[in-house]
Amino acid sequence: MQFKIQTLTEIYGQPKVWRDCLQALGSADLRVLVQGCEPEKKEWVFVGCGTSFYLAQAAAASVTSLLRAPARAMPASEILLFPALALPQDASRYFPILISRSGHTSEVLQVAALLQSKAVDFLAVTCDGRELEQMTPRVLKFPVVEESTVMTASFTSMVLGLQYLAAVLAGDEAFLFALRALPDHLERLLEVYGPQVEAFAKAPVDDFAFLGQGALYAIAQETALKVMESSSSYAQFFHTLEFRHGPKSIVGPDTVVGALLSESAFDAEVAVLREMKELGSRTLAIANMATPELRQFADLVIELDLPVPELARIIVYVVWGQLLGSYRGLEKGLDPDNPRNLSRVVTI
Ligand code: F1P
Repeated sequence: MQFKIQTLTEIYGQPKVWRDCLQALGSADLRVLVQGCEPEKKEWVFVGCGTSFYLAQAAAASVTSLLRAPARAMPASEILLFPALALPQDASRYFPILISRSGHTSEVLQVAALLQSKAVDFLAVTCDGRELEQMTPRVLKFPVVEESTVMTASFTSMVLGLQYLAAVLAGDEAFLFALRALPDHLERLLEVYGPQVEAFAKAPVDDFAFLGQGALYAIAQETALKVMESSSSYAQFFHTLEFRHGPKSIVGPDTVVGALLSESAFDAEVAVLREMKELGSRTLAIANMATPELRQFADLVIELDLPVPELARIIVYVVWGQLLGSYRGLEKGLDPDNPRNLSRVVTI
């Protein structure tokens, strides 16, 4: 599907991009990327900026789930500005993974140089490559050509790729099989829910809060960023049950509360969304299976119906926030391809 808006073309183009990435991953020797790094004995530390930091959060949750390995994520700036806080132990205790669509973001390159100066091996995860891919022999590069300033297919493809890597190292064939089924499912869902998100974005609301728990918290973060970047709206993100502990004070008829509902904590999360509906907010619910109760009160329900493990579904959850941001931007007369105050790469 070709749109006047490049960002929309790239969002709707994700099924094909995922297929291309899965093909590349299927023919790559991924084990060689971590050979000699003994990742099983170390803490995986995912590093990025902006969307790539939220990607790092999703990757850390995925590695912890799939490999039962200690993993965490942090913005590159924390390592540069507060090294003792960010990496307290001897650097050889960590397996760093540096994520950058462009491979050109200053903070990420500075962390790469810091690790080189300490002779610490690291993995680079990128789409464009540029300087970053020259700074380590361990490079996971994705066949994603993304012109838009905002990251969409690059975000989902790199999360998909890091989940794929973790599943290969875990020998989890069932999870790999599940990932390979996602492009067809997304194609089906975009046809059904793309127009519904476009209609939902027409409501004149400029105050958004996105909620998620577990691995979906990182997706709630990225969803909020997409709505901020593509529509210059005010958007926040919270752990779902944390929203009751104060932030719900912002809720009313001029807010949208979007819940990324998990399967394992569904009932507890739906109760929060219903409460926000009762406080007057418009509500968006994304769930794998919806209930009659949810359909009864939520303003828009996106039911994914994906026959795959919960963790494998997370990249499908983010697509609706990508669309909501672009359609809300268009509704406000903005150009999602040229987000206010933003450039495709941040260099300092
Ligand atoms: C990441 C990033 C994007 C943001 C904007 C500027 O860059 O911060 O998240 O949307 O495009 O760049 P990268 O290091 O992943 O290239």
